Amino acid sequence: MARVNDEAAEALQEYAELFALTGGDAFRVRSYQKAVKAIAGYPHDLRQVNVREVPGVGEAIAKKIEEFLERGSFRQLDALREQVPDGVRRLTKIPTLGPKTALMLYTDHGIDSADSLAEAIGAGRLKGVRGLGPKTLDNLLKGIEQMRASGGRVHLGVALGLAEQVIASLPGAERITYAGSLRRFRETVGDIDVLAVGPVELMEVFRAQPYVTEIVAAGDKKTSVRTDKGVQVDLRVVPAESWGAALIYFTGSKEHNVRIREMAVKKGWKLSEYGLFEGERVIAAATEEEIYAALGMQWVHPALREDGGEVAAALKGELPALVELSDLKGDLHTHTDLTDGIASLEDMVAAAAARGYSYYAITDHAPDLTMQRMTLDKALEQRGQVEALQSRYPAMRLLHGTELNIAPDGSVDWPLEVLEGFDVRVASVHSHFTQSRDEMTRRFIAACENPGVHIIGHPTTRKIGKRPVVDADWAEVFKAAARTGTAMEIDSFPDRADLPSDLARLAKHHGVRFSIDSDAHAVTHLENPKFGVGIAQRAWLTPDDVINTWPLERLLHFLGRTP
Ligand code: DGT
Ligand code: CA
Ligand code: CA
Ligand code: ZN
Repeated sequence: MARVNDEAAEALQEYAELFALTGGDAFRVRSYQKAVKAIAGYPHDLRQVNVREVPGVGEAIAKKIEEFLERGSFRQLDALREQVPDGVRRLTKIPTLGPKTALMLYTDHGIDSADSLAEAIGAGRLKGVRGLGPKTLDNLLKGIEQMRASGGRVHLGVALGLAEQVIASLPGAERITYAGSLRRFRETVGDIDVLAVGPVELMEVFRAQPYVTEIVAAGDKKTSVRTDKGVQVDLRVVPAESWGAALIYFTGSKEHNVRIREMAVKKGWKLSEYGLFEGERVIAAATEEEIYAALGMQWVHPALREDGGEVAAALKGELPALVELSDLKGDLHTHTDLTDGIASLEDMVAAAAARGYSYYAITDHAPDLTMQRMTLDKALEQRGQVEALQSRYPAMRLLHGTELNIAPDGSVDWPLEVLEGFDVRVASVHSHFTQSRDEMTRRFIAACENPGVHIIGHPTTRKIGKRPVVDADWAEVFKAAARTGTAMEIDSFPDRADLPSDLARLAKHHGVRFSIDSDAHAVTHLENPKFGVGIAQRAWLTPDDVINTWPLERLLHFLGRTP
């Protein structure tokens, strides 16, 4: 995916927000937001094409994008940035606070940050203000909490993109890679740790990069900077001969490192970022494999290095053979422009085939998500199109599916006779997120018990930094899923990462199977599973646990379809 497309989409998104904030016409705001989606999902580099080719981009937007591509901003955006005070822009970062209220809080009450808003609500200063009932105030506090809980951490999509950008900007390095929580594929990352072997000048080159907005610390061994994404990056230059030791040390986790250091100590040795030593003698240092081997254990995959039993397993030689991206044979949750996707059925299928998949399911939304205006007739018409397309793809089985909505009582859009017409049925919660734990648990169990449901989509419904996980007794839900043969999805969108890895590991413990899906709404989203696989690895999943690594015949059997 071209980074410049993301950057252009981001600038246009900011413009749409500021435009709405200053009382701009709602119709135009919507057309900007449509263009934002189209640009972010456009598979070709915007600099290589005529911007007007992107669907939803008319002349006025095209001009703005072209100016952006030339100089990193556009006139109208600059003007609105001038016009809207920083305080208001800070307030709109609160996920539960809309632009109009932000403006009102700023102008009428002098509130210019999440902290001052929380303080004002706490002190009762906003009681009785028009439009701010007790429920709304409560909701604002929740939004602030949600924002603080993410604590400045970013999701993997942002972190990986930035790390790749940093690495590409330092071609003078002999070796360079990222370590830390990013290498362990944690779902959120606090700062990015980059390790390199190379000349000291590397530090200077790093400090001079355009993405650097502040130099936090500058030295010969370590330089820390803040970037335009607000994320800190630490670059460490390490000696080539201790590469493996440095990689272990800076990959962490701290808890994993503590465990393996204890093992070294028991043998009378010392493990540091420079190597494994007996006195002055180097036992191993150059590669991770040599160090783990010297300690008498298997090499431990970074996703497992959380002190979650991996050291004991590695000592016994019993680490699992983790699922890998190349194991995935298909995608079981994707959308088209029939509902809220932005690409056509033909384009999505062609892109899936180009990935070499053996099977591919189209699962557009079902009617109960009313804003999508879906009907059974439309779904059946699509089924005909899918059947017609099949002959063009002899090596990839097309599956016609649906993404159902789990109602508050656990029922879904259609009765069983209708459901049975679909090859793949994903069922997801899209509303009523705040039911009680009991109600939510019953809701999921009912969906699992529905013989028409194969997969529970994005089970916790969280959006990192925006929406918390729903409250349910997950152990009970997973028991029901295992009992009924319902798979749990790992939705691979990096801001969803849903199931989260700790819950996926719990689900595996209860005998649940998984589906690692893209939930693609655009061609570029078909790449999402690289994130989902990271979650699966952190949950100790093997290919056998993941239904879309299975050969077609076995998958069809799971879905109750004949080959
Ligand atoms: P993050 O950045 O909060 O997402 O998490 P990490 O794991 O990347 O943590 P970070 O950036 O503070 O440190 C990177 C790695 O360096 C960490 O995983 C282990 C290692 N490390 C850092 N400080 C210490 C320490 O005081 N003791 C030990 N044993 N290891 C450390
Ligand atoms: Ca880090
Ligand atoms: Ca760090
Ligand atoms: Zn969904």
